[in-house]
Amino acid sequence: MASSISPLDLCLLHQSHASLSLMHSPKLLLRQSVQSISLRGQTANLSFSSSLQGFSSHASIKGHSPLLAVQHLTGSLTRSEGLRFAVVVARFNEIVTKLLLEGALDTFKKYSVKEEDIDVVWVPGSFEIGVAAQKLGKSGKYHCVLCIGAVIRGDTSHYDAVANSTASGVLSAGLSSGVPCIFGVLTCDDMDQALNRAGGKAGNKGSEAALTAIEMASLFEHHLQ
Ligand code: INI
Repeated sequence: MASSISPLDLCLLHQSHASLSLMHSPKLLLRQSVQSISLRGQTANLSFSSSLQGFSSHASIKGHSPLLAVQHLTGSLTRSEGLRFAVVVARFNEIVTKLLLEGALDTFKKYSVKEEDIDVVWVPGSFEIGVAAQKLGKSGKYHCVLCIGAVIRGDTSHYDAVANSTASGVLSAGLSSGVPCIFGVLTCDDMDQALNRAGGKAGNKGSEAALTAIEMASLFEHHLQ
């Protein structure tokens, strides 16, 4: 698992009287280096590179300034190797959810996620997505769980109950498992609207959700351990 600069590391840096330029710094290396600088008590310029990860974490302190550079931690769409995904798909409105799933799988392929790193789990309806996502998230096997469903308004208030419960379920699965659970569930007024968003005029929301999944998996794997 890769590491990144933590708030503790930045505190250590803040206390040192050195000029640091850090690129791609593994946490341990950074701590050791800061210690050696404090002992010398002089200004120094350092740079590190890590073969552990391709992400850059950048921090700098100029001379005795108390100011720290702001760190921007983002996931990457291009470093997807080794990331594992579960996709939970609802069978209800399968004509739509199959298209969303196809879009998601195409996108995973386009961004070099290997087929063997993807498990697809089918559940009866969107209402059941949350509990399955939570179980998958807690299994420790996946970096991200992508949830796919299509809730389409009918004549009764059932739609609202299913749509709201599904959204809460996916949110709760992510929060309780600590694994990002992505909401790729359409909530539409009619079938036309849904098909438009499943590869029709309005694109494919399954594909968009897969991009979100890769970014979040990468963010967590490389920066939020
Ligand atoms: N499930 C959906 O995924 N989409 C819907 O539009 C839908 N509607 O409208 O009823 C739906 N209902 C089934 C629900 O998700 C559960 O499977 C069912 O209530 C059993 O728990």
